Amino acid sequence: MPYLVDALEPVIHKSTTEIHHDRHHAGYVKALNEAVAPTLELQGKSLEALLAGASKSAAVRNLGGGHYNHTLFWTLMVPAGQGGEPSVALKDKINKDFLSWHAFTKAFEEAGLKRFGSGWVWLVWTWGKLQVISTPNQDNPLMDLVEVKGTLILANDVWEHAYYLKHQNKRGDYLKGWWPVVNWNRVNGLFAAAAG
Ligand code: MN3
Repeated sequence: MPYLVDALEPVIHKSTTEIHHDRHHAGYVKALNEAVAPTLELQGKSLEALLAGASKSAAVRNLGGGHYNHTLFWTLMVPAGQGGEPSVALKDKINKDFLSWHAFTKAFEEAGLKRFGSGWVWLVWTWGKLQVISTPNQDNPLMDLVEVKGTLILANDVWEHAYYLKHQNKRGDYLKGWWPVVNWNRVNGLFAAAAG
């Protein structure tokens, strides 16, 4: 992780970040390596290339997705106050595609809240448009089996392990309270690269 485990306090508690990174994420990495090792056709491929064929392997889908999603997720957050602001270009595009910044954040929170069980909520760039979508489990929009594919711009983890110690069953409170730790400098860069 690009920061210490207590760096996202008080938005995300130290114990949550510690368990999330050192046990959940590390568990995906370990299990993915174990799954790939004996399988010749999976060896020597980038994670992106593996995910593009996720439909062919449950291990790649669940463990590879888990590793990829969390690796991205850590970079999308920073200590509150250090993430900068959304760029003018990103704001303009959000206003165009969602009608307002508030409508975007509301759509993002609602998509995360409505995800039944475990999963992720994403802001993706698809065919010249920004869209909010949600995927189950560790699926992501880079996978061949996902309905809406696209370039990842922003993500939040809505598995219970991401918020349960602080918020228990109130996932909506987690989603609403999460914005201060978003790393807009990183998000702006992902958006600029996608939009060309
Ligand atoms: Mn997680």
